[in-house]
Amino acid sequence: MKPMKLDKASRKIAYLLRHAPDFTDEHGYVEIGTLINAVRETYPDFTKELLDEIVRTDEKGRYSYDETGRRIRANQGHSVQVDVGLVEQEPPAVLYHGTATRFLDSIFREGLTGQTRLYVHLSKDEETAIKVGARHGKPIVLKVQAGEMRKAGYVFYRSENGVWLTKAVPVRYLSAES
Ligand code: HQG
Repeated sequence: MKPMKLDKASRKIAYLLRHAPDFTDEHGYVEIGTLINAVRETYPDFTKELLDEIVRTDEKGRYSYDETGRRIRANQGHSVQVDVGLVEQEPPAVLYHGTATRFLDSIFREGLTGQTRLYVHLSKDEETAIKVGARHGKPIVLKVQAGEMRKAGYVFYRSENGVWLTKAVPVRYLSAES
């Protein structure tokens, strides 16, 4: 499969594993054969080897096989209600969220919410946040006082692939980087 096509197949996988209603089980897993067949509906020459390649080379480590190797799931990013077994973690004092400037008014009114996803996605470095924000327009990085939030009882998780997650961030814990 050409790299372009593999990239498109990988987008379909991200969609199926994170957003397709009733595609995975309650823990976000699906049998590999089911996933491959679904991808083949659009890309008939898709194979298990290509799936292995996507999982192995994905730059964000988005996917994991289960311990038997028979099922696969996305580590984070879901909009469908799944429980991937996230374990509560002590966050660093500060985390970052990248967004687009056009969302700022709303964000400083309502705070950060997951929108279509189950959690707000945060990173420990600003570089990642800038990249995430640029997906939506002119990027801006927001500083999140995660340590303060934790002290106040808010819960943080870190996904298998290192993304920090929390349900919502109230305005008082947010500031815009200059
Ligand atoms: C914004 C990618 C208005 C929020 C990335 C964001 C990430 C608000 C957008 C992962 C708001 C949602 C997630 C409010 C939040 N008013 N806008 N109150 N609260 N927003 O794509 O964080 O490549 O669902 O700032 O790397 O951009 O898919 O979330 O701009 O880790 O693996 O609403 O997706 O990872 O956008 O990105 P998204 P995100 P993958």
